[in-house]
Amino acid sequence: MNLVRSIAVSGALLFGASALTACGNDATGVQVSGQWSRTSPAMSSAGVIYFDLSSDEGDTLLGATVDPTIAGSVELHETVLTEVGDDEETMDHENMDHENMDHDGMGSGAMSMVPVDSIAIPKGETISLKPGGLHMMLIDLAAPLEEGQELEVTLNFKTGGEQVIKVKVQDSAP
Ligand SMILES: [Cu+2]
Repeated sequence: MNLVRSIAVSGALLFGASALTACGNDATGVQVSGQWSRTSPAMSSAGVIYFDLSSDEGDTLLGATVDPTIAGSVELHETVLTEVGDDEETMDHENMDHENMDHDGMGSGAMSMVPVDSIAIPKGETISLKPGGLHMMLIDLAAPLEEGQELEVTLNFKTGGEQVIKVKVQDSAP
């Protein structure tokens, strides 16, 4: 009788443990991978974060927050190629230095950044935030981002809710 009971109990414990593990790894149903942030130049007040997003069910990244000891706010941006002469409304971003480095001499246009409200993650697709495309920016940095630093960033998804990720600061892409 005791043996049967202990088997039943350990079975319940095992089940509980595996359910918890599944929850902890993937509470929002969104997988975030390859996250990194670039060291920020001393004179820059902005930082940038890149990562890959995927979701089995599909979701939307609405934004993110960081502790005020890291930065004042977080914005979603997209780097776009604009035609020369069409730069009046897009060139007013004061913190473009990090993205300008990715200008590969593409045609006669200029790279500039525009804020985006959200980033859709279609079911089964991987959306990459990367240099020259979609990216996340830290606005009003409290201090320059330094190599080896680890940032805690809370991502906010439309369906999945909040997910905290840890982001390593590096001099160049991993
Ligand atoms: Cu940007």
